[in-house]
Amino acid sequence: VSGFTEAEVETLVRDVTDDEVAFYEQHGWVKLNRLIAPELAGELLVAVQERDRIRQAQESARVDASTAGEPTGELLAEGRLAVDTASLFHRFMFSERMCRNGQRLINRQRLSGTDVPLRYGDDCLIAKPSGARAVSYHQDSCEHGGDRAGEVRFWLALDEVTPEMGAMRFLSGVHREGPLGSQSQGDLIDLYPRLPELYEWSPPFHYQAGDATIHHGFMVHGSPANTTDRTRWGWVFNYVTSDTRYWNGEFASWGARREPLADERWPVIYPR
Ligand SMILES: O=C(O)CCC(=O)C(=O)O
Repeated sequence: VSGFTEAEVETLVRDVTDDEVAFYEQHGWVKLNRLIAPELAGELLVAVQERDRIRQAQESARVDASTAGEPTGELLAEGRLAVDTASLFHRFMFSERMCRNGQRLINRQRLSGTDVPLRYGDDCLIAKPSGARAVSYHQDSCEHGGDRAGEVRFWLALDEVTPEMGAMRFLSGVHREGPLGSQSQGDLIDLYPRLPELYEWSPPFHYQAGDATIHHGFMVHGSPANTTDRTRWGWVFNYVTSDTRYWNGEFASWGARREPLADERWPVIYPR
């Protein structure tokens, strides 16, 4: 995919700072400017743009959006790029420095006295073409189906992303509320309309290629529609603690299936 070797990738990625870790613990998100060098972001962008399937899907989403006259286009998502050990995604996500960054942000040492090993959780290209719709507000950990806190999600800009292109938004500090429910009940802001009174919105994010935001598994987040004529190119990836247990033993990126208990067997008894 690219000329960057494993050793070169290590030099194109930086460590998160103590201040960034502290900000993340307090707010549940942090923006990391120039997490990776623009030349590495550029190579990753070329790699994703080369994928025919994505390009074709992007074309059809554009047609949909223009004919409807409304931002109805879909996000284009393709998962598990980093699983291919020959790919640059793998060399980057599995690099020593990035894993150390993930472990420092998760900071299980704070609770357990010692760090726990990390696992690969997931990774996904998320292209948001011109006109693509908003992403509703949700918490990743509720979607993924893990049984504990301890996953960290990196959202890496592969190209410049302006707020108008549908950059994500976070509710600062809300991660401390813990799990608020999966999207099977709809948008979390609709479900909990007082959240924005209790927590502040993150500032509008403007990313340069190579900048990233990091968010906690219980961070309530979503993103508005892309109202520009440019595609927003982002790649997300998760590190999780190796001791986390998952429903059905699977990490399901776009929503582990959740069902309420059946009333016949588990009746609702109050109020009468
Ligand atoms: O890319 C987006 O706009 C949303 C991504 C997201 O929800 C996530 O990374 O969990």
